[in-house]
This record gives sequence, structure tokens and C-alpha cells, in this order.
Amino acid sequence: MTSSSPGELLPAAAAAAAGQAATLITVAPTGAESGKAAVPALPVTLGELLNTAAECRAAGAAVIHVHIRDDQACPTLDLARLKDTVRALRESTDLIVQLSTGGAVTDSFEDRLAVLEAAPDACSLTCGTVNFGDEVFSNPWPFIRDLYARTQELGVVPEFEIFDLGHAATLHRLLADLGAPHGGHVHCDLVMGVPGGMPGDAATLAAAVAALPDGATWSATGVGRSTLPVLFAALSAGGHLRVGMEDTISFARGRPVTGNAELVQRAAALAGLAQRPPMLPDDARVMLGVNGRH
Ligand code: KMH
Ligand code: ZN
Repeated sequence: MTSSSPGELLPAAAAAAAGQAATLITVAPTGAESGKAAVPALPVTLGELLNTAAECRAAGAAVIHVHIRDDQACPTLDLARLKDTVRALRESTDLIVQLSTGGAVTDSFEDRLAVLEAAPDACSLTCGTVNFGDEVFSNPWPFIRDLYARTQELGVVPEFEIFDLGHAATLHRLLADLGAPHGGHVHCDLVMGVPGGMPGDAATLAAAVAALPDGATWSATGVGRSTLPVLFAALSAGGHLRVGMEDTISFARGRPVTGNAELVQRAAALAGLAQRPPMLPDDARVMLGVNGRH
């Protein structure tokens, strides 16, 4: 197992070598934006989430990025519910459990920080504010710094979400000021195609990858119509993949997604064609610096 204390970076080559031959697939099954009434296949109950997790694990996912809903299927950061969700996912799958600290655009900084108390393996950590359609997804520097420091204190591995090129500059600042993340390895997710963020195309992906810290691994996700262009660009550039109904609810033009598993199956098939088949969760733990199962 790979682990280190905050401030200590693993040799970049060791971390990169663990991820070279395979593709890490993260599934983001729910998100905070789609409604159950409009998207009936969206997993919103714990039972639906666990079924989705098992199907996506079988299809090739190694990480699950989790947003949860309340009894009315509305986004919530209720801590007791988050703890139950982490426990249930750990009991029923070997997926790496990554909780969203982004939540919904309406969530308070305090509630987003408290997500870490649910003790997930990993969490998302967005590296800057971005326009988000008609809303603003707010991530000012003091909040980013506090959230990162808390991941280091609690031993949660952050995944740095990059919605725009300036977010990569903030990531450099964060690492320079506070040192390496728990686990010693930097892994980023390029979230592309959000209206207000960087566009989801190959040229932008190449520019974003060039802006990441040396030794970082990265995945990419293309929101909405940019799903496939970003997926192909990421595979061709040696990156990893995030797919799921948080990011797209259309499988093809005019054809709604029937479930998260078909998005993971498609990603796994394309990764296989690229000679980089899906990475197993235990190998992903080594690459990401996530400690063994709790
Ligand atoms: N729901 C978005 C406002 C994250 O999970 O960390 C933020 C988001 C990012 O989904
Ligand atoms: Zn999310």
C-alpha cells in the first residue's frame, strides 16, 4: 500500500508507473443537478445507489464519486446519511468511495467542509470558482485552503477538480503552501464542458494537462455533449476517465441513458480498444495513495 504523511511527495515515477497500463474509471452516478422526475433512471435512494455501484464495479469502475439525496430525492449533505452511505458502499463493494465536497451550488461552505467527517477514502476538491450555467459554483481560496488542510488532518485523499485553466494555477499554489496530499500523490479530474468552464475539446484538454503539476495523474470528464470528445481525447493523451449520470443523461442524440452501468461499459470497451483496460480498485488504491479498505 502506498501512503505517506502530508507534505511528503511520492516519487512521481512510482505513482505514474502504477497507472500506466490501465485506465482508472470513476463513476459519478447521481450528481446534484438532475431531478428524479425528469430522469427516472437516476439513482437517488441508498438501495438504488448500491445497485448502481455493484453494476458499475462489474462493468469496470474502480472509484465511485458520490452525491446523495434526501427522502424527497433532493440533494443533501446530511452527515448521518453520508456516514450510512459510506458504510453501506464499503460493505457491499470494494470501490474507492469518493464523497463530493462540491455538493449543490446552494450548499454552505460549512456543510461542504463537514462532509469529510463521514471519513470517506477520498473526496473531490474543486480548485476555484466557476460559472455553472445560470449559477455560480463558489470556491474561494480560503475555503479551498481550509478544505485541503482538513483532508490532510483526517487522512482523506483529495481529487483536485479542474473546471478551468486558472484552477490548475490554484492547485500549484495549494501544493506550494500546504504540501502534498494525504497519500503523497496528486490526482486531478478535468471537468470539461460545463457552461461557464473550459470547453470540452481536445485542444483545451491538452492545454489543461500541460498545466498540471509534474507527476500528477489525471482523469477527464466531458459534461453533456462533450462526453465523447473528451473521452476519446483523454484516452489518446494517456489519461483516465470519469463517466456517469452526474455528467450526462444522454447516451446518444435522442437516446436517454438507461443507467450508469452502460456509460461505464462504453468507457471500459473504449479503454480496452486503446490497450489500456479498466484498472482494478486495489491497483487504483496504489496509484492514488488510498490506504487499504477501512
Ligand atoms: N454539483 C456541482 C455544483 C463536486 O462534486 O465536487 C459541484 C460538483 C463538484 O459536482
Ligand atoms: Zn460531483
